[in-house]
Amino acid sequence: MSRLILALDVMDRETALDIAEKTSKYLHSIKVGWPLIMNSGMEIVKELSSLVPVICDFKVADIPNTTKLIVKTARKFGARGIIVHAFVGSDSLKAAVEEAKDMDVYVVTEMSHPGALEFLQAHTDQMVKLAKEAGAHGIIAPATRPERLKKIRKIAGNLLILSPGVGAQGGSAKKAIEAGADYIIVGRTIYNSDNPEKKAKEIMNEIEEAVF
Ligand code: NUP
Repeated sequence: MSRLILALDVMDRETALDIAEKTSKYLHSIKVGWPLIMNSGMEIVKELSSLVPVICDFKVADIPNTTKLIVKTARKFGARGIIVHAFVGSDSLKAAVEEAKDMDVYVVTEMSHPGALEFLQAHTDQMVKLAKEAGAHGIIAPATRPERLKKIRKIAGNLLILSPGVGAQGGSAKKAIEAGADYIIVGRTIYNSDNPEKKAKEIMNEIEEAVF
């Protein structure tokens, strides 16, 4: 099974479906976020789910009750997983996991962009532990910093690590997998490519070579 997750941050339904159809055979799942949802509505989650499982990257950061309402809505539209923030604390994380039921909850720990060094990184270890204690399925950790991924892998236990930051943000899929990531999230390098299908296949192969 593929370890590649496509971040489908395109701005309209037609482009999203076109790229999803061309690349789905090389994907573990598709991650949708606010750009696509705000432009095409939640129905796109249902439509994409008929091709490949969908993870809603809503980076939920709210009180437990509002978190539950958001998670419930994602589930209603057929999402396979949802991404939530850890910095809001254990009660909100537990609420997300409880409401997710058979859906997977992924918790943002250290983000991949430079700004993550300003606040988040100081609390990464704590947030990984919170994710474990809350019963999350996995965490998000940066492919842009493989040396950090190695450390995070050590404390993450059985949690899956989904790693963004490959390509456009400068990270390498191979290095991230070697440092302990289970899945690689790639957006612009695939959806902005002249041939998204070929690019997805290339990255999938690169990941496989790193794993075996
Ligand atoms: O730390 C994170 N970094 C990150 O890039 C957490 C994320 N969820 N993402 C998302 O991954 C980001 O919002 C985008 O959807 C995707 C990376 O896209 P790209 O840089 O490959 O285009």
